[in-house]
Formats: sequence, C-alpha cells, structure tokens
Amino acid sequence: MPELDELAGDLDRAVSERVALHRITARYPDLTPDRAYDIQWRGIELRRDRGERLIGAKLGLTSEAKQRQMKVADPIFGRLTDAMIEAPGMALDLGRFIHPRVEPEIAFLTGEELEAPVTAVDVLAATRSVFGALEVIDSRYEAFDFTLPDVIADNASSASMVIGPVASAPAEAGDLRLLGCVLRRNGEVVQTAAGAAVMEHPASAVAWLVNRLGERGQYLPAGSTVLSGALTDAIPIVAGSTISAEYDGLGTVTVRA
Ligand code: OOG
Ligand code: MG
Repeated sequence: MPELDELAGDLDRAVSERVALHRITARYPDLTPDRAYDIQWRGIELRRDRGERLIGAKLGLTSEAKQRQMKVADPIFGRLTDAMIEAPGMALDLGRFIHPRVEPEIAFLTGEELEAPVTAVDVLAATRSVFGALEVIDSRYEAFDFTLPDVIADNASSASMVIGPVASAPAEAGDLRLLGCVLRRNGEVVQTAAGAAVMEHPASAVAWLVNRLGERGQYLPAGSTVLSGALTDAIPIVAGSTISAEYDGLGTVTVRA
C-alpha cells in the first residue's frame, strides 16, 4: 500500500480537478477505517496548508435512509473548513463539483469544549444553538461507489453547506427528535423526516462523534459547527433546480443551481 500521503494527495487533486477516482479499496482491500481516518486527516492538513481553517465536523450515515441509500451500515465523521460554507442566497456553482447531491441536516454550534467521554445530554448542555442546514456532498469516487474506508478517507464526501436562517438555543428548539423537516425539489415535496431519523436524537450523533474523536486523541473545540447527518436520502442537484428544506421552528434553507 502506498504512503497514506499519496492517497490523500490523489483525493485532494480529485476535488480540485473534479475528476472522480476508482475507489481505493479496489486496489487496497486491506485499508482499515483507522488508516482511512489518517488519510482524511492528511487531506485536512493539505487544506490547512492552503490557508483553510478547521471550523468543525460532520457526521455521515447516521440515518437508516442514508445507510440504505449508500449501502454502508456504519456512521462516519468528516471535517468541515471555512471554505465549505456557502453564502446564503447565492446560486451553487456546479462547475466546482463532480456530481453534487444535497441533503437536509440539523446543525449544532457548540459553546463549550466537548471531550470524550460524553453523552447526548452533555452535548445539549454544551450547545449554543441549533440550525437547519443543507449539506452539499460530492463523492470523489465514480458513481458514489464506495465502502466504509473509502468514504472515510474522502472526508465523508464533504463539499459544502448552507446554514439556515434561525439560530435557536436547544431549550427553545424543543425536542429535537420531533423536529420535522420537509424537503422539496422545485417546490414539490420529495422527502419528509424528523430529527429522530438520526441515531434516535441528533445530539446522540454529536456525542458519537466526540467519543470517536477521543479515540484519536482529539476533542471538539468550543465554537465548532457540526452537521449531525442527513435526515433523508440525498438528492442530486442539477442546473436549473432548487432544493429547499423547511424545518419546524428553524426556517427554510434553499440551494439553487
Ligand atoms: C457519504 C456522506 C454521508 C450524511 O449526512 O449521511 C453524509 C455519502 O453519502 O456520500 O454526509
Ligand atoms: Mg451529510
């Protein structure tokens, strides 16, 4: 198996050149999730070398809908940088992506440091606000065809995200398990879900993330943005289409291309 750096470099170039790769595990079937997280971290270091700032993390494959869609049954995490935040209201520049898909998520902004071991209750206590969001994912693998270690190495398909208009303190947002979401494409309802779709409670997903970071000797700093994982399947976004997610109490987030 080549140096992890080389694989991180291949994935990084796939982002900038917008050319999808064949999944790594086809060549290296022994790649473990642990080593894949090493590749992911090296990819983040490449971004930091270019001046990007780490702003938080994202969960992936935390809902049954996503696990079924992607045929991977384990949750994963990736990292978010400031370059991944879209300006609200701007049309998405599809030329920056390979085959983008959009998915609705409940996002957290933490107010205090979170270090393993933590529970969902600790996460809620440390959360400054929750938002609705739309994540844009873009696998660097052909046809989104990957196994668990592949998608981990590819920073959990992270590409960009749009944050919704309402920041609500957790106590005001109500029971996040029951927070409803209506996903529309060109005005028509395509999916509906509630917060419990994500590991029974979106804060449980964030706790899972912090506990996995702990295994790697890392923690979640105060002021981190965390996407808790898609509530529904992801839907492709193509030129001329508009996708919106309307959240109970958290307003509507829209992405158009
Ligand atoms: C992996 C990323 C999954 C989520 O919210 O479940 C993810 C993928 O589907 O390509 O971001
Ligand atoms: Mg996602």
